[in-house]
Amino acid sequence: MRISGRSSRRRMLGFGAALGGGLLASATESRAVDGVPGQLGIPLGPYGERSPFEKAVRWRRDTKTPETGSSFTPLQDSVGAITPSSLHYERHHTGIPTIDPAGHRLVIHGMVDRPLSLTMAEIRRLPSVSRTLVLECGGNSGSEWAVKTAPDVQRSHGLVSCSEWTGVPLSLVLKEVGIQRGASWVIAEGADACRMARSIPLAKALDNILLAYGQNGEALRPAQGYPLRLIIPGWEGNACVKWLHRLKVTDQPYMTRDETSKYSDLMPDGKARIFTFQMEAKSVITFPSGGQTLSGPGLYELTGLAWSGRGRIERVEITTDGGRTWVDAQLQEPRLPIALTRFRLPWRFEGREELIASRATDESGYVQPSREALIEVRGTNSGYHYNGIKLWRVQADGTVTNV
Ligand SMILES: Nc1nc2c(c(=O)[nH]1)N[C@H]1C(S)=C(S)[C@@H](COP(=O)(O)O)O[C@H]1N2
Ligand SMILES: [Mo]
Repeated sequence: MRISGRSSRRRMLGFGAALGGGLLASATESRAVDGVPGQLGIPLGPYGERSPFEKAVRWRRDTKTPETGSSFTPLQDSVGAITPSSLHYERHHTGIPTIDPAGHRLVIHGMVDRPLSLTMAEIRRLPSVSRTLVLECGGNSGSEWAVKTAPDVQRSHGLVSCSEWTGVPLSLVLKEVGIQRGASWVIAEGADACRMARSIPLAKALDNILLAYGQNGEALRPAQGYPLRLIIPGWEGNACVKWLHRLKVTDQPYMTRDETSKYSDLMPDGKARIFTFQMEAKSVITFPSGGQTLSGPGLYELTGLAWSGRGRIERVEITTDGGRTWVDAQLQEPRLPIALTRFRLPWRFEGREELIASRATDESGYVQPSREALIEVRGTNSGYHYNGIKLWRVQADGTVTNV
């Protein structure tokens, strides 16, 4: 970050006053730090663990069957834009299968000239690419449609995470098998007990989908689809079939459970939209956010995350007066397309009630709508694909609540 000498001095003064209690009072105190003898540490380990002082965990709602449900990323504890694999949100319909990659096969059949059965070793021999991409459940922040019951950003917006994914372009494999004339869809099926399946238009399958085996520099986590899953840039999480074992090329969609009775949007006129694949621009303030308490008036860094299924985040604006005025936040570079983008803004809390929110604009020019504008078009019949502006109320005493 480049700031002029003048403004950097002013910023430092601001922080110094705000954090005054923590400043060293005298030279004697600073010598005391050096006086503490060092302790012999614990031995080296084969696989990393976080500090025992770090407590961030995924949250999950109790369900009748523990194998079914969602767990939410603790966005309020996240820094930067990458989600550690251990805190990536999870969504499973019939639990996490335990799959030995040695016995796993990806079968590609249907309207193809040369059907294939590929081992994981064969897939990993093919040319690969790595891309940092956001993954968001189509049901993320669904609670915002109606009565706002989620007390914090983890529960309201935590079905979104961002990883570096590594895999083989699906287009490469599809060209290899020879797509037959008349084919227009690919049906992807997982090896979990429910054999979760989704229909994907062939044009997208030939565009930029990944057969992903890697996540953040190592193999996928079992919860994320080990040993192989689809990663579809910009599309709802549900279409990114995990534990992928079959691709069938067809001339029609299969109207599976998860693309008809689920993940489709019932509109106010009683008709349902299906195949809402692309996730629109969205943002949320993660600090200060619901459930947090500010220690008092003074200078803070307001921060949050923005993303869009259409590409790069171009702009994030912040309001602290319920939407009357907006100022631009700083965006962390590089702004990768279809990835979480961290935004930040120095902010002074005066000890008065404030309504704060962020508004994202992506490179296509799409602007994140208000909740009211969204409901005007979509009504409230659907629990999916909510991307409205998210307000938090900072109360005079520093406590933050959902609005
Ligand atoms: N085979 C299979 N694939 C699946 C699912 C599943 O239950 N089974 N859940 C889907 C849903 S609804 C979402 S949002 C994403 C979640 O991916 P994650 O658990 O890696 O976050 O995977 C999708 N792929
Ligand atoms: Mo999902």
